[in-house]
Amino acid sequence: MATGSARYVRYILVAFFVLAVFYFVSNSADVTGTLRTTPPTTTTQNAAGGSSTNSASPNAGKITTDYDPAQYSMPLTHTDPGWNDLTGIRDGPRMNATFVTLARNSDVWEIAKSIRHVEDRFNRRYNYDWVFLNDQPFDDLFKNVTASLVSGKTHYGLIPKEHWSFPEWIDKDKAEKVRQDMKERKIIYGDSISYRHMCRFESGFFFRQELMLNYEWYWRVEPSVELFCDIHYDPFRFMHENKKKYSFVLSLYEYIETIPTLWDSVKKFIKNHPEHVAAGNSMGFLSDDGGDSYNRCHFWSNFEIGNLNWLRSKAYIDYFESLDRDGGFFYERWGDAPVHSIAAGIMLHKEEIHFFNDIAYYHVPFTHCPTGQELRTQLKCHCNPDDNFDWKGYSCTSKYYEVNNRDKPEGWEQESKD
Ligand SMILES: Nc1nc2c(ncn2[C@@H]2O[C@H](COP(=O)(O)OP(=O)(O)OP(=O)(O)O)[C@@H](O)[C@H]2O)c(=O)[nH]1
Ligand SMILES: [Mg+2]
Repeated sequence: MATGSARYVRYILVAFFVLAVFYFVSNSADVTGTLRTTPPTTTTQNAAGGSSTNSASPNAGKITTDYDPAQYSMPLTHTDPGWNDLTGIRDGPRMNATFVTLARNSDVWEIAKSIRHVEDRFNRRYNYDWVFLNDQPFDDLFKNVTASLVSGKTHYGLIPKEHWSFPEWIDKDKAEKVRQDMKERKIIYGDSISYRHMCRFESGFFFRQELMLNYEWYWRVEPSVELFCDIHYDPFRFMHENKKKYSFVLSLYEYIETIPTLWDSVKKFIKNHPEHVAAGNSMGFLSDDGGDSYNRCHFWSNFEIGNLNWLRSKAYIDYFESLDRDGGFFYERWGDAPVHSIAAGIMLHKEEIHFFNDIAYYHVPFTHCPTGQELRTQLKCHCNPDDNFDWKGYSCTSKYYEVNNRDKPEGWEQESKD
């Protein structure tokens, strides 16, 4: 009997030893950054005191740019391998990328809808992170709802006061008079202080927030936006492999009342910093007279996929600081859309700006529904092509095609009627 017990004790000890070895091997694999096989649990603490606990999915690809593209298919068209593989977690590399949303606590249910669209059409297979930024601390409801919907990790950041306030060189009385005047003239958001802080923040600071410094790529998402088609490949990876820096889905003309002196400010910057102007840029998209005046065309910045290192470059920072000194964020109502677009148009090579025809998108009141019935069917789109804004009179997307000497997608004429 005593010998029998000793044998059982030996079995138990051996079992413990095997389990311990297994545990050690699987955990050290995670630390060294090899492909994950078990879902890690992460907790994020930040300036806002926010924290979220979330599980990344098993076998999510590792973040790397050191991979052989031929080894992992990126199905750009329905004839490419892997096109129909829309289930499970997508194997292969991940870019160092995040979604980013600026929002108030009161935006929680509207951003919840946007997240649902992004997850259902794309991110459930890729599990990219999501950074939320706010000028006030995020509350528990906001954090809990968003963390439950995002398949990647969520992070919550509090914007420092100096990125969301009047800079010392701004004359507040003058700014107040401007707001009063714009209110009387019924200019949209003309009397709003917070809207101006928002536009200045998106123009010059979101990419420099502490949490954003961890990433190279961003995809901006606003409350209540919709995605109408499946996304069959990783747009971040597309941007990386095709050397793109900035992208858009909708473009239009800016209200001149909000930017009367923006172009003067841009011309001053160009004069002071000719070294930042790219050869082969998209000036033709911005100006119809070789740069003398602004034609008001801009990419709509509530959707953007872009490169954060470009925004953090000396060229972009010099540009933003020059504009910021001129005061138009407060003495007028400069939007981050024309500010980003002019920067991209002047300081990037035109090949670095990409139009995602296959990402179908809505932000009130405009829709981008991919041109071409065959493509819409392949992408399982649920948008009405009659709503597509691209070829209507108030869109600048035709101009983008002209500047890039590209033929417009087949079927555009049918969608051009206002
Ligand atoms: N934290 C915070 N976020 C804001 C504030 N104002 C706007 N935002 C966010 O900034 C982004 C742009 O604001 P919107 O109000 O959508 O501006 P818009 O897209 O020009 O106008 P809409 O037609 O109203 O959508 C959104 O993601 C908002 O949630 C603010 O005061 N605080
Ligand atoms: Mg919006």
